[in-house]
Amino acid sequence: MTTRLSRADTRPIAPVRMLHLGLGNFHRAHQAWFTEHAPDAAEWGYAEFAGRDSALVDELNEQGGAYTLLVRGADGDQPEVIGAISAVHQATDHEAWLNYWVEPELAVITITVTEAGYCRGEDGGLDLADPGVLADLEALRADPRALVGTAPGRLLAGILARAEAGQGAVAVFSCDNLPENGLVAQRVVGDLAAALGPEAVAAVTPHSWVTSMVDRITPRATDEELAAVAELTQRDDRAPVVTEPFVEWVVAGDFPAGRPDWQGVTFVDDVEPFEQRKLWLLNGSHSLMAYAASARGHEAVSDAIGDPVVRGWVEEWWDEAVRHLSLPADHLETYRAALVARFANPNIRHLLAQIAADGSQKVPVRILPTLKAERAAGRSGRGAARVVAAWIRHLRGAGAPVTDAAGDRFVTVVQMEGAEGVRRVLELLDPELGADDGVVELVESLVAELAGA
Ligand code: CS2
Repeated sequence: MTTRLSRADTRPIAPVRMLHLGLGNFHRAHQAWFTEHAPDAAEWGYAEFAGRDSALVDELNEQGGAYTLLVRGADGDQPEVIGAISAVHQATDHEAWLNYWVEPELAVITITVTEAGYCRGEDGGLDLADPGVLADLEALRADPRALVGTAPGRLLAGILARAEAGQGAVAVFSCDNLPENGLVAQRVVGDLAAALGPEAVAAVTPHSWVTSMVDRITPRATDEELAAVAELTQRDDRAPVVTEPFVEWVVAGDFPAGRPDWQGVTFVDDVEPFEQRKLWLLNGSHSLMAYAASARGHEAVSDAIGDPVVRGWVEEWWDEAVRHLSLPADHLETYRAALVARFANPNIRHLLAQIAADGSQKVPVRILPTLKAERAAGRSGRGAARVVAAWIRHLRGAGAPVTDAAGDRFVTVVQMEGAEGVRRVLELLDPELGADDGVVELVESLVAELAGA
């Protein structure tokens, strides 16, 4: 019998100076991995908080926060035990959350709560009609220390506790796949504070909101991979993470209370060119494959990219998207070639169904800027329109199953026959697109074309 992985298998626990909201695989392959490799890692421990209560918290606690990161390249596996996590908490351990926030040493709060976790409404600000948001607002009005459930609510509760304790500014650092993610976090927390009152607004003001582009393909581990970890490490790890060798982090913003000396991170004034490159080229083609390739019977990205028809669609999409990116052409060529190799990695089984989730949050940021820019330039935007068409087919039942926390309004209108259904979906996505007869016609014809593909 193999021994259970434990804290004894890694370095000593570092003092907590960072919090993470949204404990999951991606964070453990990315921000925790960067922290593990910082030369001053011994001074920078993470306290982790789950997005919602989960068995992962218990498993990690039983291992003292230690876990194996299995890096799977096309040519082999490299396991590494990560010790960046000093403490792990359930989402509802709100007392612990608030207690960390009042510590003078606290410096950085990273967030991975997915696109949907920011609870944004149509105007990009906080959706004050969201039942979770309303419940948090009520709770905070009654007692700033009351249990809250949404990410904006939890962040604001922490900030209020820190203000109450008279402690200084920290960096709140978004690591989700959203353009200007730091500003998005600032806006939703600011909107909640504004709804609460001027004192709350004043509590938010001193903090720094850091924006970042994050990248590392990190699918859910399969049972075979769990077994491979045990075989390679001779440890029984119930919470390993499987990821690819590639990793990238581009960051803009201030860290008023310091940060780990992360190596290999690109610090810039403006993340946008990198963010658009990654969101449009990587995530955009991911969404394209999740809808269009799953409808062709493919299960994983590596199968999809090997299908010449799908590859043609991906290239068509990239040809359109790169026209609107500001990075140099040779850089984008290299990036595209690297993406094909990353997608084709036979040792990474990234399920299309996992990527297909929450399309109502993903399609607008990944695809629509290119579609609109192509139309404005007098071109059809066919490659981008194909993704929208494939998503519409997905919502109507083709390919990967529909799981979308905010997708109800789309699922309702998409059932309308023919052009009307397409127009209504486009209107909900963006009124300008819904009013463009050429796009409605194009998307409708692509829906029909995909049905026969
Ligand atoms: C994917 C991303 O699930 C998805 O929507 O497109 O999780 C993607 O794998 C990461 O952003 C890669 O860095």
